[in-house]
Amino acid sequence: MKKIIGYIFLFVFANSSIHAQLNDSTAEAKKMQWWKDAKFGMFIHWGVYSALAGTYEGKKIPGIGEWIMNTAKIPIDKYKPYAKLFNPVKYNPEAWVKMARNAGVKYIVITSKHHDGFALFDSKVTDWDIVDASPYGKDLLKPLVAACRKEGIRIGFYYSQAQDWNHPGGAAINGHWDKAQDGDMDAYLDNIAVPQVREILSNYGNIDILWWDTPKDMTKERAEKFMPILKQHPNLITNNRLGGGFQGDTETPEQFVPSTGFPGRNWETCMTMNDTWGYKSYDSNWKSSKTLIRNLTEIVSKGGNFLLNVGPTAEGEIPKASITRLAAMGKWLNVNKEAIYGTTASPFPYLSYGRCTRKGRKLYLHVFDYPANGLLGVPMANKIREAYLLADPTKRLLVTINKANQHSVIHLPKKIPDTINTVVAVEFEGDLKIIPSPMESVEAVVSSENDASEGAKNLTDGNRLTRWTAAKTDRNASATVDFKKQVAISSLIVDEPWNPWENKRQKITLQYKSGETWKTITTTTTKGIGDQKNFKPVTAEFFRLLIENKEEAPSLLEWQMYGPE
Ligand code: FHN
Repeated sequence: MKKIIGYIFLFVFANSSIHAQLNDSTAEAKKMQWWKDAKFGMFIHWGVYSALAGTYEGKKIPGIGEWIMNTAKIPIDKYKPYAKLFNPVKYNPEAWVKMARNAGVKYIVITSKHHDGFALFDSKVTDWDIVDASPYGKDLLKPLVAACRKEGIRIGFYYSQAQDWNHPGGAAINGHWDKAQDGDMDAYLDNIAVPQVREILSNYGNIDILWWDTPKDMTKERAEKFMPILKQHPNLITNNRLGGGFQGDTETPEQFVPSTGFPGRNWETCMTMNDTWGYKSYDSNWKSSKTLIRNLTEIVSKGGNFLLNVGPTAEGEIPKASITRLAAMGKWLNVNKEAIYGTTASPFPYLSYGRCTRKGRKLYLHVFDYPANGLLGVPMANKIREAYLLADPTKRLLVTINKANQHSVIHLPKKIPDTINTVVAVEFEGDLKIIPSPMESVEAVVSSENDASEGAKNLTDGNRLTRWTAAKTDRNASATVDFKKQVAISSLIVDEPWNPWENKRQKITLQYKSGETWKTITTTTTKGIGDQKNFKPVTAEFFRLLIENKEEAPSLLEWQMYGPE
C-alpha cells in the first residue's frame, strides 16, 4: 500500500513542481479568499467500502479501508453485493453539519465517488450508485448540500476521475485484477467520468470545491476532457490532482505538514484522525485532540488549510472517537478563533515556544511549551502596544525590552489557561520589521550538484518548490554555510522532495566547526518529508549538514536554521 500511495504522490508532486507558479491573478485571489480565510475543513470518505469496514471473507485486510477492493483483489462480482449492506439508515446530514460547524469547520468535502466507482448520488450514466444499487435508494449528497447551505458551511465534492475499479476502462493503480475491469480508458472518461462530473456540478447548485484524486494514466488530452465543464464554473476551486500537468488552485500535501509550508501557493494538508480514510471497525490508532489542535495551528501558521477526515459507518454514523476530537477542537477554537480564521502565515518561521499567526498589525503567539522563565521573546523591532491572552483579553500583560537584542519580551502569567495551546494576542506599531533568519543571507557550498537546475542556491532560497540534488552516483553529501560571523542557532528545518509513503530515508547530521574540528549538534533520520529539530543554542561561524541516502542521490528542498528569539 505504501508503494501505491507513493507512486501517486510522485506523480502529483512531480507535476506540481514542474507547473508550479504563483497564484497571483486578481480573479484567482478573489476566488480563493473565502477558502484562505476558512482554514479548517472536514473530509468525508464514505462508500460501499464502509460496509466491509476493513474485513473481507473473515480476514482483516491491511492498509486504508477504502482501498480494500484493490488490496484484497476482490473481483467485481464479489464486491458489488456489498452495496446491499451499505444502507445508511442512521444518516443525519443536519446533525453532521451542525457537529462540524460546532467544531469550527468552515467547509466539507465528501467523496461523491471514490476509486471503487460507487456514486453517492443518483447518476444517470450508471447503476453503480446509491439509488440503484443500495437498499437506501436516495441521493446522499442532496441533503448534505442543503444542510451545509443552511449552516453557512461551504461544500466540496471529491471525485476519483481516473481510478475506477468497477467501470470497464477505469484506471487501477497496480493494474486490473479482474478481466471485467479491462476496457478503454478514454471511453470510460467519455461515458462515465466526464458526464458524472457534469452531474455533480450541475445538480446541486453552486459547488465550492472539486477535489480530484490519483491521476493514474491521466494524460494532458484526457485531463482536457474535463475543461469545458470546469470553464462553466469559474468560482470552483480545484486541487492539483487532475493530472496532465494541470496545477489547479491548491497543493495537497497528504498526511503531513510541509516543514516550510508552500510560500506563494495555496495549500491544504489532508489528514486522517486514525490510520484510514474509509471506516475500519478495528482501527483505533486515533490522534489525540492535542495533536489535532496543534496540527491545525501549525498548518495555519505556515499559511495552509487543514482538511481533517472522518470515515462514517455503512449505517451513517460518524465514529464517536472522531466526534469527541472534533468537539475538543471546537472548544479550543471557540476561545481562540480570532487567531486562526482569516489570518496569514507567521512572519517568524521559528519560535522556540510555539507558533505564530497574523492579522495585519496583530500577531497571535501560540504557546505550545511554556518557557522556563515565563518570558516570550518576539523577534521583531516594532514597539508592542499591548499584549493579552485571548482567553482573558481584559488583563494586559507586561511587555519589556531585552537590552541585548532589542526584542520585545512578554511576561506570561505563572499559570496559562491551556497547556495545548494558549494564544497571546500582540498589537504592534508600524510596519512589521522582523529580525531576518541568518540563512537568508548565505548560500551553501555543497559537495556536489546534479545539475544547475538542482543547484546549491535552491537549498536556502526559502522556496520548497525548488530542490538541490547531489551528483547522481553520490550517496553521501555535505552542505556548508559560512555566516562570516558568530551566529547562535537553536533550530534546524529540512524539507524533502518526497512523501511519507515512498519509504525514502535520509540520515541528516548537523554539525558546527569548533577550531578545526566538526562537532555534531543533532542527527535525524527523515521519512521523505523533512524534519525540524530544536536544540540548545550553539554559537559558531560554520555549520554543515551531512546527508546520507542509501538508495539514491541525497536531495533537499530547503535547509533553514534559526536562532533563539
Ligand atoms: O487513494 C486515495 C486515498 O484513498 C484517499 O482518498 C486519499 C485522500 O487524499 N487520496 C488518495 C491517496 O493519495
